[in-house]
Amino acid sequence: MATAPVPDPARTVNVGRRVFLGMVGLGALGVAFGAAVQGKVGQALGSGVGSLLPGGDQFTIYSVSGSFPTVAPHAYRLHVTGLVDRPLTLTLADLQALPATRLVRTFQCVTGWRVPGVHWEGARLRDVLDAAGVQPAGRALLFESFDRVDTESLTLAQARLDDVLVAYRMLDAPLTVEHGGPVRLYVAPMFGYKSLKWLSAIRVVETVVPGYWEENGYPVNGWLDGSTAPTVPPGS
Ligand SMILES: Nc1nc2c(c(=O)[nH]1)N[C@H]1C(S)=C(S)[C@@H](COP(=O)(O)O)O[C@H]1N2
Ligand SMILES: [Mo]
Repeated sequence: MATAPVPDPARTVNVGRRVFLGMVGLGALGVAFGAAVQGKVGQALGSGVGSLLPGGDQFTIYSVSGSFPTVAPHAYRLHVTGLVDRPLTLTLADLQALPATRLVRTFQCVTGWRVPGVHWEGARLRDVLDAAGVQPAGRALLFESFDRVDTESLTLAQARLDDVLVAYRMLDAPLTVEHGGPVRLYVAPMFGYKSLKWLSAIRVVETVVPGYWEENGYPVNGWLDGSTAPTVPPGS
């Protein structure tokens, strides 16, 4: 299957003044991932459409649902449920009241495009989990999006890493709708698909439930270094 030329996996769709990419040809993306983990990032499929966005940032905008859910910051609620002692419904202000972590990292999509020096800010996912109190049976997390299509997963150990954020700022500004605002997940040590946009719910569950992209061929453990063997980095 890897012998066929890799077709452009994305098509651009105009929505008023906005531009987004609806994802098609996920099988082709699987091929692209194989190339990416072999370090052939020169085969980047990034289209440069990101430069058409307001603000002119270098990201390619994805939405597997083909739409951008709009949630006003004051109306935003994050539900933390499942195997927890205290189910939570958090506002944006609640998240901002937790200790803030600021990171500057290179953002990398498995299809090859990358954006260096991206500023992120948010609460540590670990602090959100501790506020809810994860029960002993809870070993993994399931993340849901307001788009009602994309989902993601992490093991509890991955979720507790220092650089896994419930992010409310990106590119040194409040998260825009295109980038998943008001709140998205930012899993800094993994490829971009793990950073679920328009985060609506975190469910603590017993075992990992592969998310949307994983069901379509991406590794559940999307470490940026391409390692697939460890499910948790040493020391965590
Ligand atoms: N809800 C949602 N989150 C998502 C996606 C998506 O399509 N829907 N795409 C993922 C992928 S593959 C990447 S590379 C990043 C891209 O982030 P951006 O759209 O802010 O550029 O978002 C990730 N999170
Ligand atoms: Mo991606």
